Amino acid sequence: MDIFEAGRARVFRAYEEIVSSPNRVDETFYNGCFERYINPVLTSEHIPPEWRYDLNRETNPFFMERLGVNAVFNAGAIEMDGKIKLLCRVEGYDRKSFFAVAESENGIDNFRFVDDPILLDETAERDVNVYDMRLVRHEDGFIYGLFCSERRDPDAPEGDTSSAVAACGIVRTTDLKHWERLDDLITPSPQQRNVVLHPEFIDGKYAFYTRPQDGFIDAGKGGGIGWGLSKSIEHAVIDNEKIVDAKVYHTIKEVKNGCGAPPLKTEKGFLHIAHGVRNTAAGLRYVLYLFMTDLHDPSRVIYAPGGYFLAPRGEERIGDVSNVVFCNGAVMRENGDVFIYYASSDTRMHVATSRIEKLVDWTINTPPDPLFSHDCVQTRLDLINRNRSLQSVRK
Ligand code: M1P
Repeated sequence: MDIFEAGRARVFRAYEEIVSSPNRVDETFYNGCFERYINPVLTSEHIPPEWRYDLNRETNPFFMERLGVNAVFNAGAIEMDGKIKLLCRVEGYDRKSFFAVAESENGIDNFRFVDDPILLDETAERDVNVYDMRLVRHEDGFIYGLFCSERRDPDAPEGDTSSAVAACGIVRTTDLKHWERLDDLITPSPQQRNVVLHPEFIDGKYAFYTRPQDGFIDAGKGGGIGWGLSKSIEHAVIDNEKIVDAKVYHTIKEVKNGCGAPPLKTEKGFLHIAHGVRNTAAGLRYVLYLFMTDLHDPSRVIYAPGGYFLAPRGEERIGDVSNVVFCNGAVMRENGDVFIYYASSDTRMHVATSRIEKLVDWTINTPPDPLFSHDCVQTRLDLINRNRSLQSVRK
């Protein structure tokens, strides 16, 4: 076999192996609420070879990778035609991200990218980078994709080639194949990331969970999860933005937070999977937490369990941006099964599975964060004492 054939065989063999390998529950983890899995559901190795390699012997005699992919992460999620589809953030070696759809029958393994990478239309102000799309099936009949559009900060000094402005880009589709680009969302905040569209009209308007910030990375005097309404979705403008879930000193969301997956509607309220960020000597740590908002007023938080729901574990801790888990997509099937898709360390995608009644139980019955060490100990002592009395009854 010559060099070209040998390389080609090796690459396609590795690809087929990874996309057909089964996944299974990680039995070393138990918390009664959700299951974790042994393997990630998507990695850069799941990218089809024809997206990375020139398959022409004449122009690529050494069968070299021409356009590498660095990471697959932060995917929006939706169920369609009985399959689970992930709208992934795919990051090339050139650092630019783009969107592409991968699908699986069971939602836990055998995800394959389908169709081609999505070539988004641009607005008058070109996007330098796009990422983290949240897919929402809205009651108006469209599926919306809200994502971050990043551009260089026009006010940055000449030598500052890092400062950026984040805005919320909006597209819509009915089939995940044809996409209509709408205007970027306009809000009072100079920076918007992690914006989620509420699936229902509120007072006949489109409702958004926002995340206002002063800086690209720093929340400044902003931060927290916001809420605002817009009459139009084609030219969405929020005039009044109020904070509904603030960042709080010495908690898992002391630095910033943001909505993740679009809310799941339950009998008790809208269930949210969000991320919270705290500071450590080793840098920022991103974890997932849950909260629930009122069915009639989704801007009102009615349950806020303390602490995190899911944090990076084992190898999940390591990657391009270590100590990060991030979720912007979850699927609730009609039978109550829930698939939570989360990325670890800005590198790969995982799934955690649960049942909606378990997530609701967790959200309602996990004690809220009392914010003071003394009170946290008291909460734990109360639990221990209740358990102790149970044991004495049994004896
Ligand atoms: O690197 C961790 C995450 O950082 C950002 O999240 P946030 O806006 O809350 O800081 C996002 O850029 C996200 O893509 C990334 O995973």
